[in-house]
Amino acid sequence: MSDVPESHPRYLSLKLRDTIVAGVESGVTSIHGLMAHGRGEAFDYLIGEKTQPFAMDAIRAGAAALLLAKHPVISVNGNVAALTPCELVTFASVLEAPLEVNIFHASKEREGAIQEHLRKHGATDVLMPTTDAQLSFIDSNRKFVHPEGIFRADVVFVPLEDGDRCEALQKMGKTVVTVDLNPMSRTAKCAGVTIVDNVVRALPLLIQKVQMLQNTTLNELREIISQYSNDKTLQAALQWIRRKR
Ligand code: PTJ
Repeated sequence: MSDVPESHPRYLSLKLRDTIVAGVESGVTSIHGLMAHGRGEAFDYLIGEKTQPFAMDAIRAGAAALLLAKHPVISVNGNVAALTPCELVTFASVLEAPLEVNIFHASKEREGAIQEHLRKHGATDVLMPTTDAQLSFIDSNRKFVHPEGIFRADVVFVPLEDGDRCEALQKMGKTVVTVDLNPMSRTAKCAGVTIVDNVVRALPLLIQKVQMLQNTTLNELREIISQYSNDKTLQAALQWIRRKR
């Protein structure tokens, strides 16, 4: 880790950079993950590096969708594993949903490193990609999934995606809840619920919201979803960015 003084005005952002770099060094995060992170930083700057109201609306709808799911699954890639390992493990336990490793840049070593990293942070069960079950409508490495995980899921939590799989999952009738700082990305536009926020801020809030809504009736949860519009959320995020300029 670089020696960033806490008094530095960009302290939090620089610490996050260190975390992603450490992820690459330990074999959890792809080298491409550094570029994805930089892209995220730029959008985070534009939204004010704070969770904004449009993200809170999406967090509520995402929590409702995941609570209503019969078989929710949490998909984990190299960036998210490096940035939020403890939160992923907590989320899996709160939601009683499996964590599943699913990466874009194919590497058996990195899949294993992500599984090990999650275990070190307390995960007991981490599903791995298989060749037994494959997603339709997709050619990348992300098509290889676990038969008891993403393959049979009705709602998939997919933070930081590169766009190809979100569309495939939707075509297969699954609901996608994503976290993506770029409201214009293919994933953001294609997901059922897009939380436009940094995953390091959004995930703890999503966990809290799931816990808050855990005793809510099914009808109330359905009502939350029926009142939610992902298009309006993305428009609100874009308006916010324009206003900040
Ligand atoms: O581990 P792998 O092989 O699955 O690779 C993971 C990455 C993220 C490298 C891969 O999926 C990828 O290349 O993604 P993209 O196409 O760069 O898209 C990542 C999206 O996440 C972009 O829209 C970024 O703005 C956004 N993003 C980056 N960092 C964050 C973020 N969104 C939320 N929180 C972040 N910290």
